[in-house]
Amino acid sequence: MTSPSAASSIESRYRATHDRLARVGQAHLLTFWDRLDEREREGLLAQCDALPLETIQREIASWTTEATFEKPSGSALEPARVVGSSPPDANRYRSIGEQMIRDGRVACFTVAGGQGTRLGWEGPKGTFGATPLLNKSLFEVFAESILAARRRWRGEIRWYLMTSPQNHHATQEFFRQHRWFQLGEETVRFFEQGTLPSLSHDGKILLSSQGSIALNPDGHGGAVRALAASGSLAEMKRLGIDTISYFQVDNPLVSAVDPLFLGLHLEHPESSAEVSSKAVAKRDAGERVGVFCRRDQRTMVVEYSDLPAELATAQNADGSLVHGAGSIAIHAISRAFLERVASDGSGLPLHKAFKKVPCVDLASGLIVQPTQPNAVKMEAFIFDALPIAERSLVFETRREEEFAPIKNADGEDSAATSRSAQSQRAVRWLEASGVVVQRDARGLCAAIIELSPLTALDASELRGRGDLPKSIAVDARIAL
Ligand code: UD2
Repeated sequence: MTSPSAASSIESRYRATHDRLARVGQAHLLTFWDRLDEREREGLLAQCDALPLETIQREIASWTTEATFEKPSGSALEPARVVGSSPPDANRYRSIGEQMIRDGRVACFTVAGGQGTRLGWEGPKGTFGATPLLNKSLFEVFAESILAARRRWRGEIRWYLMTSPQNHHATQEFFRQHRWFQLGEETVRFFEQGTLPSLSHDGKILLSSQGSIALNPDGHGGAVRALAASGSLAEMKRLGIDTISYFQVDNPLVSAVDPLFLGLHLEHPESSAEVSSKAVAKRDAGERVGVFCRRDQRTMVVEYSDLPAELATAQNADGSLVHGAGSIAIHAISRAFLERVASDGSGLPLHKAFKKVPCVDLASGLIVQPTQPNAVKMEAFIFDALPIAERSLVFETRREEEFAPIKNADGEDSAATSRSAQSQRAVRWLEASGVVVQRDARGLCAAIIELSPLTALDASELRGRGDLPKSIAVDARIAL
């Protein structure tokens, strides 16, 4: 039984919410109030309270014409300046980065809020088995990388992970089951990203049921707000962490903590030590990665879907792509810079995508399954922070060493291509260490090697080990 005072309190909250929504043309969200039970009413009020109505109104106000949804003009875009993979003074920059790690100034940060939809994986994407022989999860590979970096450079390295409402509990549970992969529970911190509602073409927020709003995660750019709101930035400040090593959940070749990149970020003349990025040469014009460009003296990433075709395919005299510096979504970001971006109320811009979103028909109260895109979904992208920085360094790295993402169930960027790239990198490092890896008559290596980051974080560390096999048979299956 609901007590009279509880009933009057929910009624007064209803009226206040209704007024607030009505002022911005969204009172239809309460259309089915009379049909909801008490729990559903509480849930709906909480969802309404959390809506960033000001941001949504600003967005809708910008949709004055259809042209708002056209791709950005490419006319003023130039290719970004890129620092090559073997920069002069590399050793000096590497030492600077190592010192940053030893001093406890560096934390890792993984955006893990996305759903593995393209991969067809039900659980959080980081729980997907990624390695060539032992099928270790993506999370385990990153954890081993962080643990190995702590041991090698003797520094405390915390790990922050951003989840979404859809996978927060499952992600935490996975880490609990695996005992936080020996990292220490207190050094791994999870927080949820925010959500944004889907809108109809005329700017009305959609309901996914009579008592709930159609919400989607607010994109990895939501990390800026979520890092601040969760207290993570404040915690970092307290602990003396000033640099964040940012990477996505899908790339097992990532160097989670890379001293050379950290040192370049901090001290290179091209960098203002605010946000730096790694690039690889695009595989071809159609590869689905953003590209680093310059406009108005500022470095930026233009997402592949926004890059006009004539720019995506434009070639230099030597046949290389003019806009060929592909973003692999690895960044070094200053904590103070994020604090500044987070405190500026306007936030990162929202990108819009037309999607099919099942929603409630307000007249009948029934859920409609659309056959055509009926909704605008909004997401923020972390790389939109680049042009806010005074100068932003782009550092080119080699794809075969650092980028083999798992995005698709098969074909390019699948588990199969990534496992093969992981094994081939291990073979290259072993050969560079003097190990004979036997090949078949065609010169091909059929051996499958899995190299844990705990064994070596790079070729030079592997070379220093005294316990490597002398040779590896042509059909070997070895986990080192
Ligand atoms: C991203 C980049 C692309 C390129 C490529 C490299 C974008 C928009 N595109 O493409 O330019 O750099 O990566 O691999 O970033 N995520 C969240 N919350 C969200 C949405 C995503 O945490 O609301 C995470 C997700 O878990 C993943 C990462 O962000 O770790 C990238 O997400 P994606 O799979 O949507 O991006 P993708 O691969 O299309």
